[in-house]
Amino acid sequence: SRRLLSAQAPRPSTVSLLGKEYATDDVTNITSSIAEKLGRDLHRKPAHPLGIIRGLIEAHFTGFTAISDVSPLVTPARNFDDLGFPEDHPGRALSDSYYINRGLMLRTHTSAHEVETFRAGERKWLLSADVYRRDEIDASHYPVFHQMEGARVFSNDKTGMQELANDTARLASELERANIEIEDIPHISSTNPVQPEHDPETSALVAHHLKLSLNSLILKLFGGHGASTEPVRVRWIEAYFPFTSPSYEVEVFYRGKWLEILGCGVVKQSTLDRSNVPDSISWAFGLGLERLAMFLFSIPDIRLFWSQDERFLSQFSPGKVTTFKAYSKYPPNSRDLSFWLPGTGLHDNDFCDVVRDTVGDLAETVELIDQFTHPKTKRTSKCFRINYRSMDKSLTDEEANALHEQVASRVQEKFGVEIRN
Ligand code: FA5
Ligand code: MG
Repeated sequence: SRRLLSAQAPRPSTVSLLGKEYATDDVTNITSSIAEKLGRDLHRKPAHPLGIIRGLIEAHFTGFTAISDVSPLVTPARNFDDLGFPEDHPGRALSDSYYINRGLMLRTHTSAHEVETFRAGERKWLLSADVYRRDEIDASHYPVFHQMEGARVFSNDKTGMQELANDTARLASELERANIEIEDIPHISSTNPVQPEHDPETSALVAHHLKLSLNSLILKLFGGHGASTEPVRVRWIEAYFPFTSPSYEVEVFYRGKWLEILGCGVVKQSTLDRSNVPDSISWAFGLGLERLAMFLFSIPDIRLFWSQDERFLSQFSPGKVTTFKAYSKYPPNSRDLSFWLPGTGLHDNDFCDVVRDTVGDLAETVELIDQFTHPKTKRTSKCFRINYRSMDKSLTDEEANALHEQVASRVQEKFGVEIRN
């Protein structure tokens, strides 16, 4: 196979991608390790966490056309120009995106397919795909990840508005009965404006339907897992995208953290015009499949999605959200920590968060192994067992001790607990 451009080697005149040759030029910056990812199609594997999440979302949005087989090679016009990105947008930079040549790049988001999908006449659709962004690599960043775009078009006439009203009522009554806590923001504001082409009332109705549609999805994905009786918490935030207005981002509170899962908004009328969709109004969203999967399956490292290790792959089955059990060939180091709770108490999750905050993924498990309340003083003591383990090296006793001491001093500092051992 052909070598791709690197700092040392002279540029080959072509690169081979998905079985085809493409001419290179002075902007070519795709590397072999990226080229190898094309065609892996993790989101199309039914027993892979990304495929499972895709399936669950597609099942939730009944009546939507599901598309998942579109090539990642797109023109910069599709990825940026069609969506109204300004000429000087940083996303266009060679430092941020992968280019095959001046006319061809790897899509940086699934929004790159909005115009062609609208133009094909689709009015309720989902499109899942691998997307590429030049980025550092760590537990939550990888230069390839997967998004799902969703959109729904309403005719801007009596029939379309009736359909909008009916579906809004259906979703609202479903959510009214559900255990969900939503921090909402106005549909439209001076900083998140209606488009000049839109009637403010219609735009607000479409935005409302968008919010209900996504809240309903989040309830489906995050509501049914574990023994938790806690309400699902969702937070809506104002956002900016060149191709929607008003625009929003959504965060979900899960296992002690706010997690940004998607961006969305009312589609710019210029996009629908370019797509030859007359007299209509639409919403669209783009969500991160890895973000969802990492939380729902407890997958601690974004790199694991690419694992070909049976110990990873064999843990998942189609249609099921299960908790990933970390494996490692390196031995665990467990340490116990006992302390008296402060008068105000301390939630186990708060403790776990401090552990994660202090030692990251090196803490494989945290388990409450003992608790009692002193009969006279009424003070409560808890003992947690923390399992320290690295995925890539053997931790020494000294290293485990040092980690454990850091955890002890952080909980002491942060919550005023009294350490007993
Ligand atoms: C977009 O990509 C927009 N195209 C989304 C959109 C679609 C807006 C339609 C309006 C209408 P953003 O860059 O924020 O936006 O990415 C969307 C989601 O992809 C994020 O919320 C996150 O869940 C996921 N994501 C973004 N960057 C990464 C990354 N480096 N690793 C994993 N997931 C990521
Ligand atoms: Mg974002």
